[in-house]
Parts: sequence; C-alpha cells; structure tokens
Amino acid sequence: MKRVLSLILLAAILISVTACQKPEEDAQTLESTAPGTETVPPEEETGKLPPETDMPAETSEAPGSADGIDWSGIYTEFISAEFDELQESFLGGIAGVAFIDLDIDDTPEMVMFDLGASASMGVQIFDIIGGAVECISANMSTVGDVFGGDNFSQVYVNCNFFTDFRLMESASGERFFIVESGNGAIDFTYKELITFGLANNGSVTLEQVLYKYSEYDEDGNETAARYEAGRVSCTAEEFTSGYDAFFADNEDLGYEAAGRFFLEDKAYSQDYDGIMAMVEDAISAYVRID
Ligand SMILES: [Ca+2]
Repeated sequence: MKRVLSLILLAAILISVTACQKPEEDAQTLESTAPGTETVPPEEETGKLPPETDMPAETSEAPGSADGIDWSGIYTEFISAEFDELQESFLGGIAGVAFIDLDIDDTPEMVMFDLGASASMGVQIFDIIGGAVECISANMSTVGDVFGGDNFSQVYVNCNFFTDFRLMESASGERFFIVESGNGAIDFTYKELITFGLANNGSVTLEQVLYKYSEYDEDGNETAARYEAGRVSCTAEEFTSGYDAFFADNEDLGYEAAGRFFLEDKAYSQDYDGIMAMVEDAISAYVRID
C-alpha cells in the first residue's frame, strides 16, 4: 500500500513539475521574441554559443548597426537572456540605464544605476568584448560576482546623473571621459576622480586619479581625512592642486550623455516588460560622439 502511495506521489510530483515547466518555456519564447532579440535565439535553446566576433548588423534601423557591431541588439539580447539573474543581482532593482561610449571606440558601454538608498547611486558598467557582454565595474558586488570576468576593475562609480560622465579633451587633443564619483553617510564621505580608457582587447578601463576620504564626528566636524593621487598617499594641498590642475589642463567638451531613469520620464515597471522598455528608450536616447 505504501509503495502504491509512493508511486502516486511520484506521479503527482512529475505532473506538477511538467506543469511548472510549461509557463517557463512560454515565458522564454516570449523573451526570445522581445524587440531586437528575435534573430538571436538564447544559448540554451540552440546549444550553440553566439558568434564571438563581428556579429552582423541585424536591421538597418538599429542604432549602432552602421558601425559594424550591432551593440543595441547584443545588449538587448543579453538583458533578455539574463533577466532573472540581473534582477536578482541588482537586489533592489535597476533605477536607470544609459549607453555611453566611455572609451570612445564607437561602441557604447551600458551604464546601469542600482536602486540602493544612499547619498548617490551605484553604477554598474558593461562592455561588449569579443561579441559578449561583460561587467567591467560594479558598485554592487553581487553584480560583479555574476557578470564580471577577466576585465573586471576594482574601481567602481557612485554618482547621480548620466551627465556626471563628462567628455574631456586634453591640451594635446586627446579625448576621454571622466566621472567625479563619491558617496557618504553621516560619519564619512569619499570623493574620487576617475578617468576612462581603452584596453588593447577593446575593454573599457577605469583609473583612479584623485581620491579623498573624510570621517566626521556627531556634530559633522571632519575628524580625519586621507588623500591619494594616482593611488599614492598625498597631502590635502597636493590633492587640491592636483584637482585644480586637472581641470585647468583638460577641457569639458559639453557632451551630454542621455539615458532613462525608471521614474523620470515615465514609470517603467521593474518587471521584464518595464526594464526592456526602459532599455529600448535608452538606446533611442543614445547620443553618438562625433
Ligand atoms: Ca566603447
């Protein structure tokens, strides 16, 4: 009798597992037919890895198709395929998305703000390396752990707006992006000047130029501070003169990076459809650097 019951139980479990799988398959079909992803089936469906280099442009309308890499298709497919893991690793949610060509190689990086509650917002930066999307820098270690690879940087960004990423030009005519990163709480603040560059393998790089860390007592008085220039300890005077010299030597070109925040333009939901709509709008908002 016990054995019969066990068999019935096993059959019931199998039926419920099969029943559970069905909606998931349907959901996957839905995801794989999301805008911009229809011609690249998810890896698990075909068992084949996507082509590693020179992915052909899929449609003539997609932004980025003109320069050879269908970056909008690659990022959209990545978010679609990895949506559950992205949502899980971002914990509180994805607050905003922008596409900014931080290393000026004509393929924008994907910049994602998290919903963490602090003085400024955490930034996650993704790049396309060898045709695949990889996390390069992450304020949230959960995102770096899941999506970071060989090119993952220990430098991470906290800021508030996409326009905090500034396109600069040096006296010798070299153009590069910077961000003034920082965060704080009641008892500390930090401020960091970061420059972006391009590695030989095409990955965006982050370099800490200047750094200041301050501690405060209950009355808000600074009780301790330490300074670094190029990761080497320096004095407050050297920090200030280095900061002034940087902005005297390099000119802000006035480029305004554009993206979408989930509550700014319209209330994008934090589910699949909402995030995909925010990403699509951020792709449309991308401003190519001349
Ligand atoms: Ca780039």
